[in-house]
Amino acid sequence: MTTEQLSDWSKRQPASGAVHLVKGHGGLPLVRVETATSTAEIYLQGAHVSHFQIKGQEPMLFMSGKSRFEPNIPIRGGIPLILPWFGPREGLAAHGWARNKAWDLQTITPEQDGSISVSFVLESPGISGFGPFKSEYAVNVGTALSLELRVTNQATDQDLVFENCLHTYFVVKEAADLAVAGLKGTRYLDKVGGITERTETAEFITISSEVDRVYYDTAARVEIIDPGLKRIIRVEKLNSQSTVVWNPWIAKAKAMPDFGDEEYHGMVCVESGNVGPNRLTLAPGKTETLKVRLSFTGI
Ligand code: TA6
Repeated sequence: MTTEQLSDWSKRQPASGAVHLVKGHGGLPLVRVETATSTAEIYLQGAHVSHFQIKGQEPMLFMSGKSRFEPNIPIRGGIPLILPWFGPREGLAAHGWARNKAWDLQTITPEQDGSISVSFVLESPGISGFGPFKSEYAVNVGTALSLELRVTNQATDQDLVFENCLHTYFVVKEAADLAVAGLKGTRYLDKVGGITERTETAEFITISSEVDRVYYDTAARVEIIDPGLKRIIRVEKLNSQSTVVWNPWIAKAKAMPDFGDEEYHGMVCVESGNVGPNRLTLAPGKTETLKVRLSFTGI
């Protein structure tokens, strides 16, 4: 959908809610979605969900006050869309190129339940060792935030071996007071001070230093229990075998220019995808869809 088509669409708003294409930080175009119960913002760059809030509540997604909003520069917060690789790669953009590229707005759909779905598309030619593939991303804004990342291998003669991850930054009152539940007994790669294989023994994972863990072979629902905001954030997922838990804590926070020195107190990343040992192999012409649903429950 072109921006002209969208501006035409925005003149025909759904009965409940509204969708507008506006200029966000740094003049980057974003789609603002308003429903009867919630609001969301999605930058066309990276199809990056930067904001989701249930009316009357604290926002769900953390956004650094020092994030850059410039073409081809990752936005620090919200839901970075990680594709086609996770982590650093010599001479290339960390976490792949999908989050830095301008996606095309594809559809806007008011749903029967009063939510609104917006979809985006990115065509990737064969570059950086990957064959051609098409990515489609659907964001449903309602009383929860539902995300679907669909990747289709457009090559005719080669598998697509890739990683996908929704690298979600959540708002918490105080990271030192939160607990992350759902990963007890799960194997993980501890990335702090090298890479060490471990098994999670805690029913409730707590944070008192840098945490950077890739939990693998897990389809489990994860909950972030936040006593400070008196809420539980629920992360449900489908077609995802990896969950990453990250808080930079003091030293790493200071080392990131696009992240405030004290901002580690107010955030935690719980990321859903298929990374490391769970990377995916997609045969020619086949499609893989990662689904994540983010919601609140009371304490
Ligand atoms: O998901 C955790 C992680 O891989 C950390 O190691 C840290 O690098 C974080 O992602 C942020 O990566 P970025 O490239 O957005 O700075």
